Amino acid sequence: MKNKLIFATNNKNKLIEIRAILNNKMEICGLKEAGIEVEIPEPHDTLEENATEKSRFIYQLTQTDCFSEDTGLEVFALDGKPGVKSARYAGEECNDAANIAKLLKAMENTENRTAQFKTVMSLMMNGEEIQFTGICKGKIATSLKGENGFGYDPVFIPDGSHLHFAEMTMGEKNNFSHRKKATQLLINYLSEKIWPESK
Ligand code: ITT
Repeated sequence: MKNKLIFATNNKNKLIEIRAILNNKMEICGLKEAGIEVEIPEPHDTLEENATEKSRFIYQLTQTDCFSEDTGLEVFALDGKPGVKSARYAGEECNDAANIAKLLKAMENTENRTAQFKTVMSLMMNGEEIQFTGICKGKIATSLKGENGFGYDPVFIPDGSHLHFAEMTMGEKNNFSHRKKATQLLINYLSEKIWPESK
């Protein structure tokens, strides 16, 4: 299938996951591959606003149809934190290990470990935006397990499994994943409304 879109992300793990979900249904090109070297601003307090910011920023820069996504881990006992600040939970220059360490510390004596990943995807076509949301409910483990995935995957157990996301193959993670659900809505929309010939 030849339809192509820029995926406005600098996160190579997101790119790998979404390519696997698309399974050649559509060609996508990350920012680096499109020759765009920018740090996209994420100044807002909601995933929805940040997702819009990312796709609008790249659309205005390139005048090319594109999509973006903003994802957050929302922990019930922490009033939805780290949420929109998931990437920078332990500070501006932090890494996944520091974010997880801060999360486990914050939940040290917490019995209710309910959490969810939420992905908000923003598609910008001909200057018009449409959003798709995917949620994966689960819980935060008390310790890390697994080597796969990225971000908070070593401590997240989706409902319906006893495995941490980082113990799963990408295909297994995609049976549950927030990103998979949002991407499926994007695929449905594009193949119904925009590219019906590609069905
Ligand atoms: P772009 O904005 O360039 O797309 P980013 O890494 O800044 O990439 P986000 O703002 O959406 O992405 O940050 C979300 C953070 O949440 C990300 O850095 C991870 O730490 C975490 N995260 C997102 N999706 C995840 C997933 O599927 N599994 C585990 N952690 C995830």
